[in-house]
Amino acid sequence: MMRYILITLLVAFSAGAAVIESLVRHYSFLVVLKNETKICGSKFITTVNRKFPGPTLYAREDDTVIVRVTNRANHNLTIHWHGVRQLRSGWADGPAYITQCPIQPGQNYVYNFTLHGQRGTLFWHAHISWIRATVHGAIVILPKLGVPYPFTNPDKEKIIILGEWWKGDVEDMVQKSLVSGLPPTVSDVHTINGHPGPVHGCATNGGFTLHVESGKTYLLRIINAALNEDFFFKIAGHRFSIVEVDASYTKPFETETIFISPGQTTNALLTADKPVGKYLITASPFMDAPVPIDNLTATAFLRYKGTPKNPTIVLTQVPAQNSTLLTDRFIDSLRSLNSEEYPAKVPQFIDHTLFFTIGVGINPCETCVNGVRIVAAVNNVTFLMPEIALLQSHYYKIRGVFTEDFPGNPPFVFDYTGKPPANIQTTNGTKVYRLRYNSNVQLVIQDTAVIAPESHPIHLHGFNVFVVGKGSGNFDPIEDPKGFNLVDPVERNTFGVPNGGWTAIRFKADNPGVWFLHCHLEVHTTWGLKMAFLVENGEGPNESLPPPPRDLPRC
Ligand SMILES: *[C@@H]1O[C@H](CO)[C@@H](O)[C@H](O)[C@H]1NC(C)=O
Ligand SMILES: *[C@@H]1O[C@H](CO)[C@@H](O)[C@H](O)[C@H]1NC(C)=O
Ligand SMILES: *[C@@H]1O[C@H](CO)[C@@H](O)[C@H](O)[C@H]1NC(C)=O
Ligand SMILES: *[C@@H]1O[C@H](CO)[C@@H](O)[C@H](O)[C@H]1NC(C)=O
Ligand SMILES: *[C@@H]1O[C@H](CO)[C@@H](O)[C@H](O)[C@H]1NC(C)=O
Ligand SMILES: *[C@@H]1O[C@H](CO)[C@@H](O)[C@H](O)[C@H]1NC(C)=O
Ligand SMILES: *[C@@H]1O[C@H](CO)[C@@H](O)[C@H](O)[C@H]1NC(C)=O
Ligand SMILES: *[C@@H]1O[C@H](CO)[C@@H](O)[C@H](O)[C@H]1NC(C)=O
Ligand SMILES: [Cu+2]
Repeated sequence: MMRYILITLLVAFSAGAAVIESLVRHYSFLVVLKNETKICGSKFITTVNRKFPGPTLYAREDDTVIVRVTNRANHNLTIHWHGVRQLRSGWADGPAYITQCPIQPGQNYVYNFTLHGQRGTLFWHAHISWIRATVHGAIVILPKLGVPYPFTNPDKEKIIILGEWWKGDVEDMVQKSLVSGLPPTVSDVHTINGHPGPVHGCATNGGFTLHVESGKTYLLRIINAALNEDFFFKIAGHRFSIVEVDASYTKPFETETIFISPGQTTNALLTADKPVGKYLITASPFMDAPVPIDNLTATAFLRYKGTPKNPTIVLTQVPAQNSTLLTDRFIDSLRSLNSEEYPAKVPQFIDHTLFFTIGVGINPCETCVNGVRIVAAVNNVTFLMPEIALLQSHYYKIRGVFTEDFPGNPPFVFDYTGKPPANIQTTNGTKVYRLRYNSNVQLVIQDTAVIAPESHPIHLHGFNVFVVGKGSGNFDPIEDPKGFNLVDPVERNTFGVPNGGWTAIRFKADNPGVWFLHCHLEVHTTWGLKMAFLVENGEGPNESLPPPPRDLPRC
C-alpha cells in the first residue's frame, strides 16, 4: 500500500536573479511515502520530495511564491505557510476546513502568495490532522537584494529543525485516541534535523553534525516543528545572540539557552570562538505542569574544522524540565528591533477589547472508553470543524456552516487560576468572531486551572501580533494594562500563554478573510482549542479578498 502526495513546485529561479529585485519563485514538492528505518523504528512516513525534514523554500522579501501540490497519498492534505502574512491571499493559507477544503488523493492545488514586508525564518507544514509530524520544512525569506541584515553579516547560514518522532503510524494513533476519548500517545523521540542522536532503541546513523570553522559567525535558523513539545536548545560552551523571531527582527540579546515553542522560529548568531573540538547540542523538553510528555533529549554535535579523531566531547547540562524561570527569562528578553527601517507599529487605540480563556475540559461520551472525552476550549467553546471551509462559506455566503456568535468574553466568570468550577463541561460549535477591516484588536488570553493549568503556544494566522503584556494569575483589566509595552514589544505569529497566567496581544485587522487562532500543541488543537476571526473587506479591491483561484479544492 503506497501513499503518495505529489507536491509539484517547479524550481525555476529567473535567469535575471542577480539584477531583478522581485521574482516569482516556482517550487516543486513531491510528497511520497518513504521508508525511514534509519531514524527510529521501521515505518513508512509521508514526506515531501522524499526528504525528512522536507525541502527548504528560499525566497526574497517581495517575491511571489508559486507551489503546485499534487496529492497522490491515500489521505487528504493541505499545506500551511506558517507565519506568512498572506495579505489578501487567504486562499493560499492552507488550514483544512478553515481557508480551503483538503486536496484529496489525486487532486492538485497551486498555492500562490507574495511575501510582503517580512524577512527571516518561517516554515511550512501540513495543516490537517497530525500529518505535519513528517510533512514540514523551512521557509527562508532573505532581505531584498542589496539590503543588509541589521546585524553582523554571518559567514554562513544553517537551518536547524526540531521535531518529534513516533515509531508507529501517527495517523492511526490519533484516530484511535479520538475514538477512545483518551489522550494521544506521546512521541518516542525528539529530533534535530531528523536525528534523535544516540537514544536507546534508535539507530543514530551518525546523527546531525553542525560543522563550523574557527573564527566564523553562523546564522542559525532554528524552527520548532514538533507537535506537542516546547524545547530548550543549547550548544555546549557557546552563547547565542538572538536577532530575529517569527521573521521579525529583535533587539539582539545574548543567551546560552534558547526557548522555543511549536510554531515558533528563532534566528541566532553563533560565533565559533571556542577551542577546536566537538561540542554537544541538546534539544530538551520543557513542561511545568503535571502532564505526561516525551522526556527524551535529542542530541547533535557541533564540530570545528580540524578536530582530531575521537575527541573528548564537551558536554552541557540540560535545563530542568520544569524550569519556568528560564522560559520567562528568554521570553522577557525579546523586544522588537523598532529601528527607523523596521518600526514596531503597535496599535495605540483599540476598537475591540477581547478576553479569551483557554483550557481543557471533560464531556460525556457514551462510546468512549471511560464514558468521557477530553476536550479543550476557548471561552468554553470547543470548536467543531466544519465540513465546508469557512472562507468558501464566507465568500459564497453559504449558510449553516458557521455562526458569528463567538463570545468576546468568557460566558461565566470564575477564579480562572484558582479552584476550578465543579462543572468542567464545555459547549461546542463552529463560531467565528467578526472584525471590521483595519480595526485594532487587543486580545488577552487567560490560561485556566480547569483540570490543570498549563502553558500554551497560541498561533494566529494572517497576522503578526505584538505581545504587549504577560503575567501570572488572573488578568486584572484595570492594573495590568498600565504595564503594557506599547513601544517595542516583540512581534510574532506564535506566542506563549504561561501556565496559570495570561498574555496580551495587539494587532490591526488589515487582512480580509477568515483567520484561524489555535494552540500549536497539536493535542490541544485536536481537542478543540481553536476558533477563527472573520475580517471584513475594506473599500475597493485593494482592501478586499479576491475571488478564489479556479483550482481551489472542493468539499
Ligand atoms: C525498509 O528499509 C529497511 C532497511 O533498509 C529494510 O530492511 C526493509 O525491508 C524496508 N521495508 C520495505 C517494505 O521496503
Ligand atoms: C498568482 O497570483 C497572481 C496575482 O494574484 C496572478 O497574477 C498570477 O497569475 C497567479 N499565478 C499562478 C501561477 O496562479
Ligand atoms: C521519563 O519518562 C519515563 C516514562 O514516563 C520515566 O520512566 C522516566 O523516569 C522519566 N525520566 C526522567 C529523567 O524524568
Ligand atoms: C521541578 O522538578 C523537580 C524534580 O522533579 C522538583 O524537585 C522541583 O520542585 C520542581 N520545581 C518547580 C519550580 O516546580
Ligand atoms: C461551559 O458550557 C457548559 C455547557 O453549556 C456549561 O455547563 C458550563 O457551565 C460552562 N462553563 C463555563 C466555565 O462557562
Ligand atoms: C456538541 O454539544 C452537543 C450538546 O451538548 C452534544 O450533544 C454533542 O455531542 C457535542 N458534539 C461534539 C462533537 O462534541
Ligand atoms: C487602497 O487604496 C486606497 C485608495 O487608493 C488607499 O487609500 C489605501 O491605502 C489602499 N489600501 C491598501 C491596503 O493598499
Ligand atoms: C477528504 O476530504 C473530503 C472533502 O472534505 C471528505 O469528503 C472526505 O471524507 C475526506 N476523507 C477523509 C479520509 O477524511
Ligand atoms: Cu495548548
